[in-house]
Amino acid sequence: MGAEQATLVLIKPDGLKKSLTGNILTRLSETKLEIVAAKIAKVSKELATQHYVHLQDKPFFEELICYLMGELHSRRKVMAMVYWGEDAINKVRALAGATNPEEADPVSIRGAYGRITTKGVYENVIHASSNEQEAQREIQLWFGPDEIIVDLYPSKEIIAKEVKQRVWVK
Ligand code: IDP
Ligand code: MG
Repeated sequence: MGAEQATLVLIKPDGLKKSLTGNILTRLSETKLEIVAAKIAKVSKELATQHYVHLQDKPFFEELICYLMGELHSRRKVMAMVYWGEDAINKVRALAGATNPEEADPVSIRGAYGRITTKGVYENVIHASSNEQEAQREIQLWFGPDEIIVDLYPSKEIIAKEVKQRVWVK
């Protein structure tokens, strides 16, 4: 029995554009893991760059950032989720399949729905954290503590003065 873990899952812009959200969530529900955070997020260049910071020296980096920002799919958004439970990281990675969608098991999410563009971008529909350190870094990048319904990592309360925020007009 593995320990309980959290993992970040992103449905990338190609997944949203191809109306695959339902299919992907159904596949992920096979894991019996719990969703403890979820949102649709706009992806700024800063966020995309931070997310893939470890790949910044790769020749495909600029294209990859454009892809995650939704510039290839006229949708500047992704669906971000935190899945939580026993052995979550490996369970989600196994369902996601290999990075290269042409090499991924055809019944995996990437194997079934991914493609390589003529420019060589791996449009592989889903992101999943690959180890606990990466999961913590990524979850803390995409979510604040109040957006997650379990306490995953140490947090603190602060009283922020003069923070600019948008509220509803009433
Ligand atoms: P992963 O998503 O399976 O963890 P990473 O090596 O972390 O794979 O790469 C992040 C993303 O960068 C991949 O999901 C894919 O979209 C893209 N990518 C990775 N390797 C290549 C490549 O060799 N060519 C084009 N795109 C790539
Ligand atoms: Mg990775």
